[in-house]
Amino acid sequence: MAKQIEALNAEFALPNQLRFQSGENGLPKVQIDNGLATAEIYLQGGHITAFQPRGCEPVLWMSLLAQFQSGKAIRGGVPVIWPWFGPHAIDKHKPQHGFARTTEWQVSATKSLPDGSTQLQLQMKDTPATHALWPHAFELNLTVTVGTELKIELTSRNTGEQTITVGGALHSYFAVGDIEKIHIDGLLGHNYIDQLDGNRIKQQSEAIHIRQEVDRIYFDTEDTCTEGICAIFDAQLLRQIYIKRTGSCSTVIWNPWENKAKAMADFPDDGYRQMVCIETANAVDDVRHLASGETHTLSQIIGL
Ligand code: TA6
Repeated sequence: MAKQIEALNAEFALPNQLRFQSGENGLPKVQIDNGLATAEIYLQGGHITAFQPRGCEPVLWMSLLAQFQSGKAIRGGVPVIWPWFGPHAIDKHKPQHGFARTTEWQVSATKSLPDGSTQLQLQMKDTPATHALWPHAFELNLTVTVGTELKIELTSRNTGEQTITVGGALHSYFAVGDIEKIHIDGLLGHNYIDQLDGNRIKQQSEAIHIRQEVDRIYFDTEDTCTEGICAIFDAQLLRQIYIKRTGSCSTVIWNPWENKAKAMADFPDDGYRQMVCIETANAVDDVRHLASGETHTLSQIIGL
């Protein structure tokens, strides 16, 4: 591992901005620290595990019981869900939320940008292991830009002959002061699938307050699906987190609440009080069909 870190730093380190280090359990990670913010990204899953604008509290929630093991999903931060969201539509033995979050990504580039922000580009291509789960040729690029905002762009490219269908999400875990002292704006009037109530379709008639387990997929109607913005208003931390999305017509809101939190080994029993997931997704009917050579970009911009 030390050799790998050394080689990565030799090729991609940016003085006083970006370094590769050995992270939890020796998993390789990228540490970014520029004049605007700090961030941490694991090559396993292309997984952002920390983002903190200078002078501010951490924006992302990480489970204190997160397991950092090769091939295992990391709990918290921004898991990259791809090429399907949720359970596999046909084969329930295939991993929930696809395989991108449990695969080691390759570094393709690092850049220091004129506005002082720092950019990391990671890539994943099809392998015999991915073909065993999903028999398609592809190239997946993740561009992470760290500045006063965190910009995440996930670009899928079909490098095969057949048309492919891709789904996924940037499954972001946001840190909140107290779950009962926040409300979420930006989805008023939108319909949603209530995954806890037989997938019934319901409509959001007021700002979202969370007082119990929530697992909802909000979807835009065609004409509203250009760009969207959600915001978390946090009365405890006296802050507002905004989440801008593009390339997405579906937004997932999730909080496991008490019982589900207790049932997850990598989730603290009371952890549900300090987090909420707002996920920029291509879920359910919002999947994208890419002909040979075609690309699709799903992006999320997070700021205070
Ligand atoms: O995005 C919401 C959701 O699909 C929930 O149903 C819940 O399962 C959550 O993701 C976490 O999934 P995971 O596979 O990371 O335990």
